[in-house]
Amino acid sequence: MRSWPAPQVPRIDIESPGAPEVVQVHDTSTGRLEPAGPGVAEGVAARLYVCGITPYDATHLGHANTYLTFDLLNRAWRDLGLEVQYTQNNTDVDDPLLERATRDGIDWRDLAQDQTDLFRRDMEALRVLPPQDYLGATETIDWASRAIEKLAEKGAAYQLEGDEFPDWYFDVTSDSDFMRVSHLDEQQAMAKFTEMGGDPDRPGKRNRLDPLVWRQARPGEPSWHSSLGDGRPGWHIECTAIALDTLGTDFHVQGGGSDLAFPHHEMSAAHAQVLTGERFAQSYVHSGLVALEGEKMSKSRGNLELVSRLLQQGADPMAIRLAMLGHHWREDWEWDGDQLTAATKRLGRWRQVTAEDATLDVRPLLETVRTALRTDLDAPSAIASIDAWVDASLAVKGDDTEGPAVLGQITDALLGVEL
Ligand code: 5CA
Ligand code: ZN
Repeated sequence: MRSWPAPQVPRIDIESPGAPEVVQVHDTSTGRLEPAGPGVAEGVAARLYVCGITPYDATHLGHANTYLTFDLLNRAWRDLGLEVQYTQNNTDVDDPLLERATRDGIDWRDLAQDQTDLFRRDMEALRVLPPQDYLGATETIDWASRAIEKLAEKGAAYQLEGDEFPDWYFDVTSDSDFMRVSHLDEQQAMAKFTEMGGDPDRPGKRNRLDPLVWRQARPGEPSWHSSLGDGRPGWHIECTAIALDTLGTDFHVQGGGSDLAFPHHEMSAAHAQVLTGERFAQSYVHSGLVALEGEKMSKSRGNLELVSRLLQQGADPMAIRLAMLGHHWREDWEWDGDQLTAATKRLGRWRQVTAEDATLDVRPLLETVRTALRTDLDAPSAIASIDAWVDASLAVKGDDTEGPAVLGQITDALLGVEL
């Protein structure tokens, strides 16, 4: 599957000796700020997996916010001098996608293709750096089925008996460290599992929390041939297989919105641990959820603001990006149009400086911005320092003639905002 064109990212040739030499990010599994990614001296790439969209409706600002979060991480790593190996999946066959296609009387493949194209265009407009591997579930079915066969050999996956549709499930008790990501108690886990489409009461399951790994074909549903029976993979094993086959075990960061911590990332990590005997990811990073009209923006509820709609209405994509970056990535927040107005104004002021002959010394600003981003990707604090420096540079005649150009490099390379 194609990803989207990569924007040119400037390299900033100025050192900041006072900035941290590693990016630290809040990790859900430890509840603390932790170093994320390798040290530069290790000479290895930072490996990142981010859960991609289910392409059945247009990209809304909530999705965009999640990919912006991991774009900040990607950019902070690159600015440190690290290479980044980034994989994202695309859940291009799944129940909600099939239901929507049936409702609208269109082929599910066309729906997935159209919405994926729209997503790519939105990401390109927002200057989100693309993953090197962008893989659809339908392109990696055999990776998932092989993983399930291996789980079955280990006794960790089993097929329902005496059911009209003998689906395959993963036995959560096969993983001795289950709950390493979200640490939920049984009651919380059960509530979340059910809310997210799980089936605790299905007869024949060994444990109520066991997730589906292979769904046998129902009449009229797309299916693929495998030794497990004709069918298609469950959601969690899809991500496990794509991550392991492209990044290997013990990769640096597994990311997504906070709605994915349980069961999705918990189950993916459990599958991988049992499959390989090794750790799936080193850090689990979850961005906050964006709401509209008091509720989490979601395709199923329909309370959406779309990147593509804002662009059509003439919004500057860099202002959309800046408006979102005004919220710390871990925060849950609510979108309203005033944020776009404020960001457009801010962008105008920043751009004004790039036309000046000289500014105040830009080096302390660069160090402050790098420090903010390397310390839990703190974009709001980076933006506040840029604001203060921009205001001062417009008010006082400085003598840093590199300043106007370097400001553009800082906002572009680190925040993805092209001036
Ligand atoms: N295909 C799966 C992941 S494998 C999926 O969750 N798809 S999705 O289209 O529902 O969501 C795509 C990404 O956007 C996920 O990382 C999800 O956590 C995130 N996301 C969904 N809704 C919101 C929201 N309202 N605010 C922030 N992030 C969101
Ligand atoms: Zn996923």
